[in-house]
Amino acid sequence: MNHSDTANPLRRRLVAGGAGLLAGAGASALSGTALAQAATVNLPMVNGKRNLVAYPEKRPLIVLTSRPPQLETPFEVFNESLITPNDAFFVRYHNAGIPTSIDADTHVIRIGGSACGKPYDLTMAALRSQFKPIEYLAVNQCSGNSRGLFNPRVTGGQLANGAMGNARWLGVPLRDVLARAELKSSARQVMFNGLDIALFGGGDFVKSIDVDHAVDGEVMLAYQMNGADIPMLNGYPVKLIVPGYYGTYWVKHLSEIEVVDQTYEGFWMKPAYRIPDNDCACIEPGTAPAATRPIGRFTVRSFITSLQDGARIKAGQQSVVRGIAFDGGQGIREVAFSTDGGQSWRGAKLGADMGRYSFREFTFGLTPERGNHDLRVRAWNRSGQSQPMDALWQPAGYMRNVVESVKVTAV
Ligand SMILES: Nc1nc2c(c(=O)[nH]1)N[C@H]1C(S)=C(S)[C@@H](COP(=O)(O)O)O[C@H]1N2
Ligand SMILES: [Mo]
Repeated sequence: MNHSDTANPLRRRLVAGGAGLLAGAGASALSGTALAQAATVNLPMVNGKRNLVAYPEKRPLIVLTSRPPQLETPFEVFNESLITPNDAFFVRYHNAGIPTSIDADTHVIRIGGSACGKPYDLTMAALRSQFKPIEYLAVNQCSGNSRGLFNPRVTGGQLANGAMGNARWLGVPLRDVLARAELKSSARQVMFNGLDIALFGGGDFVKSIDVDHAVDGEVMLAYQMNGADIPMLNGYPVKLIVPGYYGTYWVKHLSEIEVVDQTYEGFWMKPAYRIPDNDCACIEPGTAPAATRPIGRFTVRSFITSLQDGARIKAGQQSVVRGIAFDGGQGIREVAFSTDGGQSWRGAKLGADMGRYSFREFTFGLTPERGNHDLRVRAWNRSGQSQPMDALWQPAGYMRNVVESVKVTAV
């Protein structure tokens, strides 16, 4: 029962003695000497210098903000393995009132709402023992992943490409949990709230999805990530998984589910997290969208992971270049690569299919001639959607998926 406590005392209490997360992390994040000595990284954008700091249960990650913690995964991690380790997985919060100590033995998810026939409290023990678990690999990606690369620049967290990760989620279909709540036929949306609270305005973080989506059998209440308890900063002890959809819907420290008979339009659904309501979800810089809709599924993306922009490689020597591709849940059908900046393309070799919500590996051979090479990769999903050669723009800096360019020099 208490395996999480014995395995790692940080599971339930981020810092001993009630000092709180910030005091603990602050030892390195806030003190001048530590700051001076902190490892730093330069993200590929103006003002891209960031500190690397190890928060509880995490290896050193790129710090975007420290209150609340917002941590980006260093891109090299995506070349280590197709599954992103828990201690390297990115962290995103909106509000500073984050939980620093949670007792899973007393944690409950309150299930109710105007369109719920039979409200009940769901304990973690009941979630684990009274329902049939499901498991799948799925990418979690922040809507604002890569936002710092927008041109013209946009406001919001200036992230490079590391606000994403791929993990194996184990939990219970939301459908089965809702079946016990006897939804009324008037049910239209399901709302989700977690234990974190707003301290300085902005509003409690509450999200919603349509009821049809909520009962698709895939949306899950996860209590394990990569075979272990979910790290505190990633939503311990239970997190909503909405595969194929941007991370904004993946509510952490889930504590309340409300079934309602209207479309919920609280701050984090409207005006926040909305995209231009057109085919490209994009507009011309400097204009405003005519209409908006809530953000939904991921666009198609692909990245070379084995070579960094600016790398020097050996001329005349064959090597294997590898990378990852993913989309919003159709699955990747094809990845092409170019070594001449996109003038000519050939097919890359796809790795094993680990499920349509997972990263998909690809590889291609490269024997470079001496000189500069502009490497590009472009993926297509099973419904033929792909990536634009020129970046699309939108005011919130969401959904970036331009074909990336990795420039290398063979010597
Ligand atoms: N309770 C809670 N859940 C939340 C958020 C939050 O602020 N509070 N942020 C969301 C956003 S925008 C993202 S991108 C994901 C990030 O998940 P991670 O921190 O586990 O990587 O959490 C989502 N779930
Ligand atoms: Mo996000």
